[in-house]
Amino acid sequence: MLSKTALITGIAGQDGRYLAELLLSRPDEFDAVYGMIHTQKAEVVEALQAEIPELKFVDGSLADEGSLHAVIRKLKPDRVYNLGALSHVGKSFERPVDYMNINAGGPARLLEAIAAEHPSARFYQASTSEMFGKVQRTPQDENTPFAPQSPYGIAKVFAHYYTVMMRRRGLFACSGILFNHESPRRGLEFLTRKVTRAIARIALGLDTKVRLGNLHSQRDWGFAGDYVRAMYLMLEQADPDDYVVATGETHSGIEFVENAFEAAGMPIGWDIEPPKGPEDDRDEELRRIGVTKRAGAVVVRIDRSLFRPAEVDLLLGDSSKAKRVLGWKPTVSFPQLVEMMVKADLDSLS
Ligand code: F7E
Repeated sequence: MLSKTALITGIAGQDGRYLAELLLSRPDEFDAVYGMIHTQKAEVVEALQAEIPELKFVDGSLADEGSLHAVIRKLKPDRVYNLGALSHVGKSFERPVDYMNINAGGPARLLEAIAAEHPSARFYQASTSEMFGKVQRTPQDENTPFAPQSPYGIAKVFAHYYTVMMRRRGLFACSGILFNHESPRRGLEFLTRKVTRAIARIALGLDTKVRLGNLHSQRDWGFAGDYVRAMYLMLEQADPDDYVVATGETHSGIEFVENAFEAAGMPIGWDIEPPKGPEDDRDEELRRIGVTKRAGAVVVRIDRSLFRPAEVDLLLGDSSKAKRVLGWKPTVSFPQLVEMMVKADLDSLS
């Protein structure tokens, strides 16, 4: 088998790093794995180099068409994984046009560069369950209509259809519709990692509480290390296609928070604080507090400013197709994921 060159955008993120490690663990198949990055970000390159020494770097930006043509022309990669994106759904309401530029424009530029410079490259687009938005059917599979609820989701729908269109025009282009996937490498701005990090800080006496937004939405949370395996498998099939990747289990934010505190040995219960006076216009949900069962300390407060202008209430994925065609299945359960993340944050801070 000929050795392949892979290009990963979004290499500094959780998925980029897991995927790079997976590809590099198959040296008979991949002889070079490149992460695309602005080389002026020297500290990011340095940290990545220390973590994944075999990884190579190439300078480019999803916002810069010329750089993408140059990268594809130079590397002639066999596999291109587009994981680069602005990924915080909440922030997309504040910067909608930036999200369109990177999350919709980025993949369109990259696909056009591949079509022009090296059309035999196989392309993976990081699509997302956020595209289902105000869900039309539960569970969601590859045939569920999209109803995005945020600028992030709308931009990702554009990129998804661009990928499908380029496949119809002859490229080997796949879209992986991945549900939420987490790990100790998850960014601190996402709910799961914000919570596990805060719990470690509370346990070590570095903090007293964490402020959170809407904890009633439900997510199908899996382990990122499992999900990058699905990305790899998609590009190794005989034909390109789209796949939902999910665990098939859904949990609320409340459940995640409860399980995480429990995993740290600090079980909590919920209470509704009485209004602070006639001026206090908070409804019951905003007066919700998380209280430790043993010490009675308030460790969770609900913060109005963290609610989103529009929310995705329920995500639950049906990944039967990925199971059947790719032979993919998740290996980490919800309690195992929570425990892994809590333990990693406790270990890294103590
Ligand atoms: O929010 C609620 C928030 O930001 C999960 C991204 O990777 O997965 C991710 O998107 C839920 C939402 O993830 C806080 O309102 C409450 O209901 O962790 P998240 P997300 O929005 O589901 C999809 C698949 C992607 O593609 C995205 O790129 O938790 N929530 N309180 C909070 N969320 C955050 N971030 N911070 C809070 O304090």
